[in-house]
Amino acid sequence: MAAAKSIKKIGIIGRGAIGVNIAFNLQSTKNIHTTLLIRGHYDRSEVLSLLTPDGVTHSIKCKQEYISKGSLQPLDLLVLPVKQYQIESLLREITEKLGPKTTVLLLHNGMGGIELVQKYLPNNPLLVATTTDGVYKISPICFVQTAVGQFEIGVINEQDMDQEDAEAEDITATKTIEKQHDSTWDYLSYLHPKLFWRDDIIFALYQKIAVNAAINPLTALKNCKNGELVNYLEEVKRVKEEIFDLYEFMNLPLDNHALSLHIDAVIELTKENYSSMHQDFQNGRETEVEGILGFLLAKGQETGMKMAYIQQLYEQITILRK
Ligand code: KPL
Repeated sequence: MAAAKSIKKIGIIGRGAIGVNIAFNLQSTKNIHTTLLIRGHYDRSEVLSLLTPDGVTHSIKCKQEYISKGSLQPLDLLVLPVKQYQIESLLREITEKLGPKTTVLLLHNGMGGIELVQKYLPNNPLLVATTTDGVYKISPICFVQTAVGQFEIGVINEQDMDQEDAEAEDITATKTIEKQHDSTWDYLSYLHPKLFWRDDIIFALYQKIAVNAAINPLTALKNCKNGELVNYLEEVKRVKEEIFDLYEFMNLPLDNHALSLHIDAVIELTKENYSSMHQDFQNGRETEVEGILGFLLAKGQETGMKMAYIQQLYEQITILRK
């Protein structure tokens, strides 16, 4: 059993698939106490289970507590694996309850969350992460892991928000940053078996938003698994091309060819998975389209870039949901 140097308390908001998967990753680590922080309408005595790709069903043995000052104050780290459109109301709920020393880890598809955390929790250290894990919820207490992806994490400082204007430098290949982060955060390596520190996390987010824009809306509209996008290659190509044009225009130091291969690799890696937007859209729930396509379209507007196909997908997702 792996052990963190000193006892650390990690809280994870909600009982969503990504958060429960992190709780599973942490459960064999000595000295890390994990709590799932849930809302009142859940029954916290319920035992959660996770089916891994080797066919084994694991029970998640961690504490579940309701969100309160008492459950939030002692935390060293609070993970927010919530949907982009849920972040603001959650922050309003926790802002008075969380101490200023707790590190906040934001983990969501799309963009827009960083500014909100900086607004509501200006004194808390902020990390942001992105993952390509394939994991989904089949009932409020049963979860299925279809693929173990990567987990990229980085520290957000004020100046990171201006990084888009940084000098072009080819950063497409994922760098494993040895010591870019404070050693007090060493215990975070237990969050995921394939965790990489990135000093350019903002660009990793742009990379991830491209992945989500190419996969999620099309799988939702075509009602298919990620892997079935091989039947819609022309559509995927159109989304990619519009994103690449935008990123070039924005001067983002991302290599189009490498990004295109990365998107294809994620489709293959998560081929058995229904994307998160597919699940939300097909179940009539609110989707993350605003934080993904809406964000790209807004960037397009700022730069005068027309993205006709992305606009069309955005409208289909928003209109068909109503
Ligand atoms: O992030 C995802 C999502 O579904 O939101 C991918 C990587 C596309 C996996 O399905």
